[in-house]
Amino acid sequence: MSPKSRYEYDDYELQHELDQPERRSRKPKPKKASEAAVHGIVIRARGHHYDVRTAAETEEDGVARLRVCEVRGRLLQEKVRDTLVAVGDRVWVRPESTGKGLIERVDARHSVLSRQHPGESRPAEDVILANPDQALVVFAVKDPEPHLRMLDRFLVIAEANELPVVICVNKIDLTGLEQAEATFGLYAQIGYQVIYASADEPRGIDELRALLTDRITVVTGPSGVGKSSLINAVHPGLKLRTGDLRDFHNKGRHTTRAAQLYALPFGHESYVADTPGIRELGLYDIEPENLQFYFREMLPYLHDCRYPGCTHDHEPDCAVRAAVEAGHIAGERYESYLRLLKGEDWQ
Ligand SMILES: Nc1nc2c(ncn2[C@@H]2O[C@H](COP(=O)(O)OP(=O)(O)OP(=O)(O)O)[C@@H](O)[C@H]2O)c(=O)[nH]1
Ligand SMILES: [Mg+2]
Ligand SMILES: [Zn+2]
Repeated sequence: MSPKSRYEYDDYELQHELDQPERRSRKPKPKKASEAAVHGIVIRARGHHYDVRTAAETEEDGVARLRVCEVRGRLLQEKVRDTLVAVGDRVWVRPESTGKGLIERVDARHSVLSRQHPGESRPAEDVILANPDQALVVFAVKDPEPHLRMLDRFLVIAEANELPVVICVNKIDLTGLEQAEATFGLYAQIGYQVIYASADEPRGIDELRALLTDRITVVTGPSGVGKSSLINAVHPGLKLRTGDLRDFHNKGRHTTRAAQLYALPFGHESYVADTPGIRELGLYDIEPENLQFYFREMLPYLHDCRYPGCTHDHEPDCAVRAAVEAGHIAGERYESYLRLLKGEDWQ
């Protein structure tokens, strides 16, 4: 419609109103509930469709439901950021015919787990998850053997995304607590919360449930460590797929593929994201000179190095290296730092 005909149309409406004074004086009809936007959270993205779990308080009938939504055209035109709608976004939805809806507005994000596309003039941001509150990094004490370099890498990614992180050591039924503590106790000393658990036994599940209450938690870790099994143990109704597809496809493929939020039936807005996201995140958007800040036990020493731009690798009078030699910083962690600094394990 051209601007002119639009003007004429509006004018016609106005004229029509003026011609019928009794219609103007009528009380405005109460807004139909279907016209009022309802609040919800995006739990899954599938192409241009988003599954939004709406809040019971905002739905007309007081029943929370899942709506398949598209993004309103006008919102698309107003696009102000790279990922307009992401899993985890809190949104306002205009309900449409049964089960559908139109996303009209996206609330500001308080945090994101994102990935930058490298090599572009203005780096584009891929939001993997909006509004995460914390990360739970799961490792198994055995089957698969834990690679602590990989754990360090996960911790660096969480620190760089400013996500509080908790470590869960699963499958302690296979080795006992002592061996698990011998391997992972170091992380508790550094200051990370470590939960020892077994989805099979079960053990540590209450502690996990408390941790997951009232928050959006990104659950991450290598394939086969029992992430889905632990979530199932916390909430047996969820029935996430478990098992090891690696034997089947022989590709090291993850059983859990797409990023998705799962609602937990306790607390207020408790969700887990059983997402491939964080493990797919490279370290390429972390500048090497910032890496030192993501090894939290190194922080107290950083200002005592002789050279301000010290990389804590080869420079003389390096306070970090001195701390390693004195046993204040674990040699394995320092080794991880050097490897990441030099681009090993770097994507
Ligand atoms: N012994 C023992 N086995 C476990 C435990 N938790 C999980 N498993 C087994 O470990 C295997 C992998 O478990 P999943 O829960 O599928 O692992 P996942 O981390 O979700 O794996 P991906 O989805 O591929 O990333 C399954 O065969 C589980 O039965 C545990 O506490 N003890
Ligand atoms: Mg899984
Ligand atoms: Zn130094």
